[in-house]
Amino acid sequence: MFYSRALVLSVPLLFCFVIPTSTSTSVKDLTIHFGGNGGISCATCTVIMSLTEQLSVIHNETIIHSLERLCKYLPDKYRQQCQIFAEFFGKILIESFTKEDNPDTFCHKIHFCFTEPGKQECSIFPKPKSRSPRNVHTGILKEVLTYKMKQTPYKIHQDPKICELPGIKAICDWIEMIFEKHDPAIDLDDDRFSTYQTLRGSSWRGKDCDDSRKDIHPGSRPLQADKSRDSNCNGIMGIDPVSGQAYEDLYCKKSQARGIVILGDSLSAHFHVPREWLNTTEISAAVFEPLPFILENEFDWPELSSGTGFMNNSYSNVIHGPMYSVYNYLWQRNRCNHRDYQNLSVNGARSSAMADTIEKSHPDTFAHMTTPDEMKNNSMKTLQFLEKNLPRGSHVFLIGLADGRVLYDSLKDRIHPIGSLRNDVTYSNFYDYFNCLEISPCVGWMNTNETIRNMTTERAMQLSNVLKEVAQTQADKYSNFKLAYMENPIFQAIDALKKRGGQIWEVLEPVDGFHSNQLGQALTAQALWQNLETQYPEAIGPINPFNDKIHAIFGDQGGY
Ligand SMILES: *[C@@H]1O[C@H](CO)[C@@H](O)[C@H](O)[C@H]1NC(C)=O
Ligand SMILES: *[C@@H]1O[C@H](CO)[C@@H](O)[C@H](O)[C@H]1NC(C)=O
Ligand SMILES: *[C@@H]1O[C@H](CO)[C@@H](O)[C@H](O)[C@H]1NC(C)=O
Ligand SMILES: *[C@@H]1O[C@H](CO)[C@@H](O)[C@H](O)[C@H]1NC(C)=O
Ligand SMILES: *[C@@H]1O[C@H](CO)[C@@H](O)[C@H](O)[C@H]1NC(C)=O
Ligand SMILES: *[C@@H]1O[C@H](CO)[C@@H](O)[C@H](O)[C@H]1NC(C)=O
Ligand SMILES: *[C@@H]1O[C@H](CO)[C@@H](O)[C@H](O)[C@H]1NC(C)=O
Ligand SMILES: [Ca+2]
Ligand SMILES: [Ca+2]
Repeated sequence: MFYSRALVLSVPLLFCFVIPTSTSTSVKDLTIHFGGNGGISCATCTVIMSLTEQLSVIHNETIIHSLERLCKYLPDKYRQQCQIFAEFFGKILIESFTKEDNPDTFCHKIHFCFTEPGKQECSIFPKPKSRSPRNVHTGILKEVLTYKMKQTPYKIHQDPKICELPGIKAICDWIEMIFEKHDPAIDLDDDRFSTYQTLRGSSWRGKDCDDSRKDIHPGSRPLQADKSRDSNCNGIMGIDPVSGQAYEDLYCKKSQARGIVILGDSLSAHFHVPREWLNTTEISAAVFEPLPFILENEFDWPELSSGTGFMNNSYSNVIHGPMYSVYNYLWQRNRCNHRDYQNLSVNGARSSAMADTIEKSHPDTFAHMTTPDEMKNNSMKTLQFLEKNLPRGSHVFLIGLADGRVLYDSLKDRIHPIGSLRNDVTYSNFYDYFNCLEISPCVGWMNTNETIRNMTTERAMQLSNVLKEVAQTQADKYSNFKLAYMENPIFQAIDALKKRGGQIWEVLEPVDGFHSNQLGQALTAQALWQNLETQYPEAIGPINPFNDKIHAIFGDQGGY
């Protein structure tokens, strides 16, 4: 599976991640039945309504016009679907939205949000002063509720799913298609490397330089020293006319080239939803331009992430901050490493040997959080898997968990982008709302209850200790790699930020209030690299003295 020796960073923060409460089997179920009290459908309705309502205030126009305005912001491909939706939904708005409504009350009224027996009512915005009557069934409403099941009888009290509405359906189908597959969608020779960037292509694994041959891809062993063709896709090939030797032999053979492999979940995943999409004071057509690219990348940005980032940030209107990555440092150190990166992380994590841990997380009970035993078994499985698949001379680092209490401590009173017009939604409100809908990616820390946050940290520390212990006791057990434990670099990154006079919220994702953002990724990469350079220089290999020659002869080595 891995051909060149590898630097593996294993980032097992899985225990925080939540699997939906319902027993869903496919991604389709996941996107539709996710959560309680309306879950994702409720949240989606509320976001659409809040954007629409706020735009109508900003532009002094009717809510229908604002909905149309919102559609106009979208790129062609989506605009048409959005307009189909707007035409359908507009009728409902006219009939049901009153001055007394806010997005919460309206989405309850039309049943995208509801309150399950014994549960609390969920709302993100402050309650309006006078409340509009609930549960009005208008003619149009029936249309929403019955749209889905034309053939089968469909009870009026059954909750409608937003993905079943005209217009939205096409978009949901597309998202589902994208999220279903974690191998590249376009990979003709089936070597898991692709010539296409998104759809799990070269954003995740170095770009293939021959998509018709399985034995040719980044990180493979050069065939016949790449005299006549480039078989490891690092852009280096041919014969030096002076010495008559192959350039691969001359510049790379003894260079101890290595690739980087990231194992992890969405936490290591650089998940990012542009804040500009939710902040109605800065929303515009320009910020939706990269929408297709963003969707095809599953809202992840591996190409800019701390592990495998390889490109300059060219989307600076929707993602902010510099790019530094361990891959890029490795490449600067030795240009023979060009394109040799693989990121095997998955949103919600189902990556090979690490699979078992994830299924255990659950929103409301600690009984379902990953236990130290499970963590131990799981990391052992991962190591055995790596021993089978890594070539000799590799290095594996188990990275500990961070103390996620920084999230609440630094964000609780700050305003979430969804409340940007009236400053009426804080991250505390946002966390409570997500928990109420049971759609939080990390109930333990994204929580206004201090006891729960403390318990989560306690568990995280136990799990880190397990990893540390595994690294210590197993250090000599593997012949193909050296094993070590590393503290989570995020606090080192935060220290660096504070020294520059920055504040912690500056490295956190504004929309999800959870992941680290582009600046956080960059600072994390710097911290990681610093640790590698000072403590584990053998893991990163020597500086290649031929870098300048490689650059002079091969330029950008085929780029990315
Ligand atoms: C909003 O529009 C209405 C008529 O469409 C107009 O009477 C009113 O003055 C406008 N308000 C502002 C603040 O521009
Ligand atoms: C790994 O891949 C995910 C996509 O699943 C990406 O978002 C993330 O940034 C990558 N992580 C690292 C550390 O490179
Ligand atoms: C990023 O930009 C810098 C400066 O403009 C340039 O030297 C470098 O080659 C670029 N890197 C990539 C990967 O495009
Ligand atoms: C971990 O593995 C051991 C031995 O393989 C097994 O006895 C134990 O039940 C496992 N624990 C969990 C929580 O899976
Ligand atoms: C929304 O955008 C405006 C304009 O860029 C900015 O000043 C404000 O801080 C943003 N609000 C939030 C909550 O992100
Ligand atoms: C916080 O959570 C703990 C543990 O679940 C619970 O016992 C306690 O009542 C909660 N406190 C509040 C204020 O909700
Ligand atoms: C949570 O932990 C902090 C620091 O460890 C401690 O100061 C605080 O009292 C704890 N709070 C609760 C409710 O346990
Ligand atoms: Ca290939
Ligand atoms: Ca080559």
